[in-house]
Amino acid sequence: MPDLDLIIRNARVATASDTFHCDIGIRAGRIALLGEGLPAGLREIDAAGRTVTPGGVDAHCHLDQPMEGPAKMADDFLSGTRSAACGGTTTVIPFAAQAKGESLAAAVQDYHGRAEGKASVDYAFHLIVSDPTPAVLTQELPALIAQGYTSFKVYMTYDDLKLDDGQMLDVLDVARQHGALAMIHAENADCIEWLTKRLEAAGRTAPRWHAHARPMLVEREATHRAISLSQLVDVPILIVHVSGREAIEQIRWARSHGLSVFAETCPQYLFLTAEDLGIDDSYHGARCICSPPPRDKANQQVIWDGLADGLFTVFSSDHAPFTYEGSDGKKPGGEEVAFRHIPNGIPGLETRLSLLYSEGVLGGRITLQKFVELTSTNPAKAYGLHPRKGTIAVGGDADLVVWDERDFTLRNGQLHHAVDYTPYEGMRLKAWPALTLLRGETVWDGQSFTGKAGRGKFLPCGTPTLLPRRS
Ligand code: DUC
Ligand code: ZN
Ligand code: ZN
Repeated sequence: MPDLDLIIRNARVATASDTFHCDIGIRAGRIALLGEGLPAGLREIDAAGRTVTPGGVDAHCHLDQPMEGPAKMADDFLSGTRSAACGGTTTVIPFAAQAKGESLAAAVQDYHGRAEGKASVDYAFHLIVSDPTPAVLTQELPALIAQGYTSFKVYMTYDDLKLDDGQMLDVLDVARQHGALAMIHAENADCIEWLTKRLEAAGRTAPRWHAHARPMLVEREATHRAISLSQLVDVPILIVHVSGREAIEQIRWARSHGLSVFAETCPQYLFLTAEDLGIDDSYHGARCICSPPPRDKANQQVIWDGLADGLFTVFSSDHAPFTYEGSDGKKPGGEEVAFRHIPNGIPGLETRLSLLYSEGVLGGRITLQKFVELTSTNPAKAYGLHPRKGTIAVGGDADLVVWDERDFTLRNGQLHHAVDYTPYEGMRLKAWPALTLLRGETVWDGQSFTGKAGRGKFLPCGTPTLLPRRS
């Protein structure tokens, strides 16, 4: 048997089901052996006293996604995947977005061009379906699902992306027929527009009013409608970026009626509140504008409860990076604009794992197993990448994070994204990756990014494996 390329000795290995002590033997980028006292490898790393988890799978992030000008995402695949690696994430699943009037296949081709030669961690694509023409429904979407794009997002809000209920039913039906997973952005577009106009008429256009234009009610209504549409079609769905109690109540209702409704939440709903958008008319709060908006402390607790008790399947960043100072970011054209015109989204790819590990695991709110399940194993299963990704098992890719448990104060200067702020500036955190391995290669050594642009591979996705196969 050829030598092992690398051995991680004395690791405290955590998977979604167990924690155990062993050596991890790596050959040709994959985990070849798990055991005690493995024979010497060509290279060895001592992980004594350290926890080792699977590399993170961030199943909801936006990188270099084309926008209507002047807004432009700050991170492309170069800076975005570098940032991912330094935060312990080894697989990202951003979105190939169809513009209305555009072919879906053209969007995918364009997006491959954006990733190739730049990605330093592995990547797959979700689709965004914004124009479900007959050709998209009957030809393009089924063909793309067969080629490994097995999940797509649909929006119930945003003028350039939203689908009406009939269109939602049509795309859900394609998901059912072809075994894809539909991800739903659930907010009621007409209510948001009505509220926005009233706020504008009253001169309430500062960033903080964004949260008033998108209250929990609009998310709750759309969540319930999405559940009803999926029930009509009889297909599982995943509700993305769930922000608080009322949406969770709808999902619990669906589950109690036997419906396969999965849910995702994100760091902003645990660590930010609407007050971060401003308590007066200052523009600083533009940094934290995202949709749905962060809620309040009580809703944060409900999200923690949902993470601990299994309501949530996936914990993603929804990284949507815009600079604060740049003229293509939160100040379009260099101006402080009304909240309606501020690009939605905050950075979070690099901080996702550390935030949840620090406050969730080390804060005593969730188990280490739950952490692995939410940040790695379940996203890999939901999007058909497991067991190659998302676990520590013989035969799987050697994507690993060795954790350094120490207190520090988070500063944007230590992050590797191309955004000029982090919403979590000054937070006291308790852990950060000491080492990130992508298929056995060090991409973050605890001090520096050591990955290489172009080393990240495109991953065609298989059928989601969260549910038993339908016959
Ligand atoms: N909301 C989204 O739906 N996508 C990107 C960022 C955001 O805030
Ligand atoms: Zn969304
Ligand atoms: Zn998003």
